[in-house]
Amino acid sequence: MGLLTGKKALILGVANEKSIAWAIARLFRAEGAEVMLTYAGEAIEKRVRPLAESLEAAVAPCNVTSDEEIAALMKQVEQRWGGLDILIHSVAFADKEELKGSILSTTRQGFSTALDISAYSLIALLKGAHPLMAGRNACAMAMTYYGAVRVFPNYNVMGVAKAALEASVRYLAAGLGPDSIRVNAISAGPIKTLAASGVGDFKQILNTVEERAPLHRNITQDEVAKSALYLCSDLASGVSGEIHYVDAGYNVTGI
Ligand code: NAD
Ligand code: 0WE
Repeated sequence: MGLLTGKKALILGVANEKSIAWAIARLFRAEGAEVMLTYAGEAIEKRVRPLAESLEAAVAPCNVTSDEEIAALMKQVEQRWGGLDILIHSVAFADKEELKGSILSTTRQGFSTALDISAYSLIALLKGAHPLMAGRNACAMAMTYYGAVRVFPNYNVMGVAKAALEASVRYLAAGLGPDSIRVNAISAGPIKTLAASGVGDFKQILNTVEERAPLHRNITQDEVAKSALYLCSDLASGVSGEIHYVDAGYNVTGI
């Protein structure tokens, strides 16, 4: 018996085989969950379809900026499964001009886009999923980064968005707890994924973690997935509103 046998898991944020969400999808499937993956746009759909097939997973479109697409997604989940046990939010976006230079160059539009896609979307998705998740010991989980709490060069408006996401996790945990829905986040160390590509000097960020983190190495997508498995399984039945660091201990260091 897997830790997630019979559980229905909706996973947003697979772009390719390097995505954190893909490591989560594979492990959850291996632990007995039924999986549905989503994609935003045709380019991603082409990559996600074959990955989904290999897990016998369903696929559905969902650009999280669209209330209509979120509503249509939840309708599909209801028709397929009649309820939902696990929702994984592994989505973030800021215009690339916002991820360089001064925080003062943040535009109103850039701020709005980053906060909409990377933070508000968790609330929007849970609003839609709430009737499907209520009363079944369900669990939602989001992905965040230490840039929510400390300043990292160039992370800029994404740090602001992750701070909003982490606060949303706490408010959602309090709001949905009475319906037996837990809400947590994993704060992952840096990993070379699509969302990290084009980030100037990412190699230097990885090197710094290797030098300074207690474990003196970087973490992998599979390590994030293992902690996600704990948080989404009955092992973490008493855990909600938590920001759980999977960062080789980097966040506890001073100098
Ligand atoms: P990734 O590029 O594989 O995943 C990001 C996903 O966001 C993609 O699948 C993309 O399609 C999706 N997305 C973007 N805009 C969207 C929209 N409008 N609607 C729906 N989906 C949209 O990269 P990743 O590193 O696996 O990122 C997943 C999560 O992990 C993100 O929240 C990211 O901030 C977080 N995170 C990443 C790192 C890292 O170093 N890679 C560290 C900590 C946290
Ligand atoms: O959350 C993230 C990725 C966020 C992200 C990255 C991009 C790059 C490409 C959001 N939107 C975009 N938009 C793009 O056009 N991480 C934690 C990885 C990351 O991104 C950084 C980092 C780290 C670490 C950006 C600047 C500095 C450090």
